[in-house]
Amino acid sequence: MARANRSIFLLGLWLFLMQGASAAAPVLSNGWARATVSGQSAGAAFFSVQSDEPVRITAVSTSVAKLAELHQMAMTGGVMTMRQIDGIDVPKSGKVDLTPNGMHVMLFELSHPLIAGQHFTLNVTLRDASGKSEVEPVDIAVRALGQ
Ligand SMILES: [Cu+2]
Repeated sequence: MARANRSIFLLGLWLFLMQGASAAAPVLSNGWARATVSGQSAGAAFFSVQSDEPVRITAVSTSVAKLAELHQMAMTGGVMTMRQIDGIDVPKSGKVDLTPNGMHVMLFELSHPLIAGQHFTLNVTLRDASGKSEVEPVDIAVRALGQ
């Protein structure tokens, strides 16, 4: 009986540890934005997401802009255009990079110009497969134009 209890305890411990391992939060990294010039009210920000489990970026927000949207660059009739998208999917054990030529965060009505060397926080809402949403902050470093 004692032996059986011990086995159940070890099984429970193993399940607990496995659960802890699979519940690792998505990792947000490489956050950056282009510096803006005086009079420019919109900007763009980029970052990378790595996740063990499938997640979807459903929203972004920041205190430096009144409005932040998820955008996608696309070639339309030989012209580079962009459109707003509902979300960005990160597949299981996948990594997604937001880049100037692909998916990005568009910032509208900046509260102040983005100056090289400054940092701000972008809040990223991530929804997991069960439908649970969580907001993760990512540090955005402002880079000089042309970098
Ligand atoms: Cu855009």
